[in-house]
Amino acid sequence: MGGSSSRSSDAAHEARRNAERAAEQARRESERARMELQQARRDANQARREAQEAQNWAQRDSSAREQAEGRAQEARQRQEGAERARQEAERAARSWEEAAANAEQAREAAEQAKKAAEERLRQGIPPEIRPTSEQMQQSRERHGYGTHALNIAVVGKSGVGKSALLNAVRGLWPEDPGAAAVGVDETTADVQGYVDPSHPHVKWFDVPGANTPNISGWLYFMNQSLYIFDVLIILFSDRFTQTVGTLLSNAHQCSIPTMLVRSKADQLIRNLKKDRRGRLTDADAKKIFIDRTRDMVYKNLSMLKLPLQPVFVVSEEGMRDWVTARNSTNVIDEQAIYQSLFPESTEQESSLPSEA
Ligand SMILES: Nc1nc2c(ncn2[C@@H]2O[C@H](COP(=O)(O)OP(=O)(O)OP(=O)(O)O)[C@@H](O)[C@H]2O)c(=O)[nH]1
Ligand SMILES: [Mg+2]
Repeated sequence: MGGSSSRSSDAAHEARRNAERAAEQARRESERARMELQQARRDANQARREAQEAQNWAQRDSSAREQAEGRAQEARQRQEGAERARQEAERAARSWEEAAANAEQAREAAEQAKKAAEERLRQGIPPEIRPTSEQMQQSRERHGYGTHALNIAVVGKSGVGKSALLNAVRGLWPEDPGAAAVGVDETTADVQGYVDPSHPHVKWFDVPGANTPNISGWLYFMNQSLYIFDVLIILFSDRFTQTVGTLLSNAHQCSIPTMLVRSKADQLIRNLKKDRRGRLTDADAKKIFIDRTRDMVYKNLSMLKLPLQPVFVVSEEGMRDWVTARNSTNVIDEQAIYQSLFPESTEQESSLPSEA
């Protein structure tokens, strides 16, 4: 009995140990399963995160690609625009080059013609002035040439006092109505005719000055159509320039009578006195100036082989004083000019009974 009880107790003991091992085993298995579950959850989370990340990247990639494509498109358009601009710039450069080459050719031709004309003038051969009758007619119409009038033009370098003298000879001050614009920066732009108020058969013409950037001296006669006028008053002031010689020579060739006039006498005489530190009397300065002017004109006309002719020394003030009041205080040759142009007025005046 005792033996069987101890066997059964062993068996129970064994069974319990087995049960405990099995429980332990089950517990470990369950623990492992739990850990595996956790791991699986972590893996799933990780996979989800990675998938999300991958999706984000995919989105970022596609918008980056779109942006890159947009930029590439813009870059292509800019490149095309730049190419078009380059082609246009090249075309413009080619046409500029052609224009510059043409201008250069024209300038060289003009320069050669000028040199030839200057050489002819130096040798005493006047340049060719041959306006056609059609040119003559057109220029007369353009400038308002008076068919039944004596048409007198005042010509010369810019600033010598043409407009001022033309006002004075009509008895006008520059600011009077109908006066020509006068001043250091009041260059006459177009030929302008004025009927003389005291001599309606006389028409004065104010002409733009020569030797400006627009009007070269040697082309002046043709460009300003000076061949249409009946008389040319050729004005110079400080110097007897080549323009004066060319004008005389051209007028001579076209058989147009000329009067050679030195303007601004008042200013030039004042300058002469200043140059001599005021040691000259007014009368001496005036005499020296007149003598020098005549001498200078004589030498230049002789050198250019032009016919000798007198020179009239005037100032605008002297001319206006004489015309408006027969006041001869400032007069040098103003009266002489006036008398040679209007002999009839002087005859009338001298035939009036004297006031005495
Ligand atoms: N002192 C003095 N100044 C003068 C005389 N004549 C003209 N001037 C001055 O010289 C400047 C030029 O005179 P303008 O009559 O305009 O000269 P212009 O020849 O007509 O000039 P352009 O129209 O450019 O050809 C003006 O400031 C005049 O006041 C003069 O006899 N004596
Ligand atoms: Mg003028």
